[in-house]
Order: sequence, then C-alpha cells, then structure tokens
Amino acid sequence: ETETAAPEVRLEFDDDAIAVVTIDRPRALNALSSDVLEAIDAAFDEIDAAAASVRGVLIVGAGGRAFVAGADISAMAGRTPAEGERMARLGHRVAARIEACRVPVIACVDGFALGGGLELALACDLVYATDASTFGQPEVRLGLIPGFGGTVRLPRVVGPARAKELIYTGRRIGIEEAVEAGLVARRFPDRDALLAGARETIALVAENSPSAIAAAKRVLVAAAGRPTDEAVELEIGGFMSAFGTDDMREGVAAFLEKRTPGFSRG
Ligand code: CO8
Repeated sequence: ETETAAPEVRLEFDDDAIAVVTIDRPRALNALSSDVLEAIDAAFDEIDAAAASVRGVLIVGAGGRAFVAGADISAMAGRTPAEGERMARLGHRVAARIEACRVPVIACVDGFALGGGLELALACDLVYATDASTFGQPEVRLGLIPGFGGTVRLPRVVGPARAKELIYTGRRIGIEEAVEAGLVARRFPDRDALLAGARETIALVAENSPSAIAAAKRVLVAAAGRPTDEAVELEIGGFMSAFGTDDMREGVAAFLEKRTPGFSRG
C-alpha cells in the first residue's frame, strides 16, 4: 500500500508493518518547507490511525545526499518575528507528533542532517546513520538560533558543553564524532545496510509487548528534562499501569510456563 501525503512527503506501509516516511525534495536537499512539515504531520495522522498494524516508523531523506539540510532558508527571507514563531511552532508540532507516536520512530540519516534536519532526527527515538552523514546546528551562521528543539534536545543527548560548542560554532561533525557523542546510536557503511539495520531493530522491538513499548516511550518522553522526583513518579505511574494489562499477565505467565508470549497487537 502506498499513499501520498503530499508530493514531497511519501508515506508507505510495507509488508513488515513498518511505516516509511520519505522526505523527497532532493533539489533543496530535503529542506523543511511549511508544506513538508504539514505533510509529515499528516503522515503521522495516518500512522496513528493505522496504529494497531504499525510496528515502527522510519524517516528517510530521498536523493542520496541529505537526510534534511535544515528548515527551508529561502522561505525565511524577509519574514517577521510572528512568522518565525509560526515556523518554530509548526516544527515543534511535528516533533510532538513523533514523540506521541506509540511505536519507535527511527531517523535513518544518510547525508546531511543540519539545523531543522538534526532537530527532526533528535525528536525521533533513535538516530541510525551511514558513514557518509554529517550533523550540525548551523543556525547562528544565518543570524538565527535553533528553532525546532535544538537547544532543548541536543544538550540532553550530547550534554550541555558539547551542545553549546556545536550551536555556537555551527560546525559540522562527521559520523565518528556523532557516534562518540551519543547522537547516533548505530552507524552503517551504506544506505542499504542502514535500512536493513533499522528494520531489524523494529522487528526486535515488535517481539515485545506493544502496550509496554508505548508506555516506556510515554514515560521516557514525559520524564526527559524533569526533576528526578517528578520523573520517578512518572515511571511509577507507568509501571503500576502495566499491572492492569493483558500483556503483563501474558508476559509473566509465558515466562513462568517457559513458552513464547502471545501479546495483543496495539
Ligand atoms: N533551505 C533551502 N535550500 C537549501 C537548503 C536549505 N536549508 N540547503 C540546501 N539547499 C539548496 C541549495 O540552495 C541548493 O539549491 P540550488 O541548487 O537551487 O542553488 C541545493 O539545495 C544544493 O545545495 P548546495 O548547492 O548548497 O550544495 P553543497 O553541496 O554545496 O552544500 C550544504 C551542501 C553544506 C548542506 C549547504 O547546502 C548548506 O549549507 N545548506 C544550508 C544548511 C543550513 O544552514 N541549515 C540550517 C537552516 S536554518 C534551520 O534549520 C532552522 C531550524 C528551525 C526552524 C523552525 C522549524 C522549521
């Protein structure tokens, strides 16, 4: 099944119940125009509607050179602060959609992940990338600052010192440094290996309880950046709720009976 959310963003549901969101605007290195962001948002409407039959989501960039080279710079010229706010809020809405998605979302980076492109990747659960990838927050070179979560999520992932260094210098880092910084969870020699690796991870996750995965993601997202006592309460709430699920009864019974659990889908 192939559906078109918009010409520049494709959503496909493949045979492995994986939703693939392809940003296909190669002439602008897949830069995020408002239309592209709206289309990603719409793609997540469809993914959420199909939730019970979707095991995970991959976000990829078309064209072979870029994941996403940032927000669309040509659309920024001459814009007012109010328009800038609208752009940033739209970007944050997309990030919130990704974080609210019940299944894991993997950013499959092959090429440039810059500015809003890195921020899009940071909103995903995992960043997998090829050796040909480069990452950076070059906004200050344009007289801007990150507007789609870079000041918020980057320091959580790489630590405040390295985040400040990246945001203030705007320099690009390669795969080695990105892995070492904890930005990239796994590296791959090329795009095929990247996509195969991402699918393999989704398949491994899908062996587990969907309700438990969704609950773990909800707690991880909600707890990020919260004080320890609040984060701990969120975890207790999620742990407690799990005791009321069929999946918990089934998972524990299956372990004790030495058999494979049969979890409910979605
Ligand atoms: N926006 C629009 N067009 C772009 C962008 C972009 N971000 N990046 C590249 N393009 C276009 C180029 O203009 C060029 O178009 P054309 O062929 O018509 O001239 C085409 O893509 C190919 O790019 P280059 O010729 O520049 O290719 P190079 O190989 O020479 O360079 C680079 C590749 C290094 C990636 C270079 O294109 C570059 O520096 N791009 C801009 C990167 C950048 O600054 N990104 C940050 C943008 S600001 C941002 O993301 C703010 C996020 C917050 C926004 C709020 C939510 C949306």
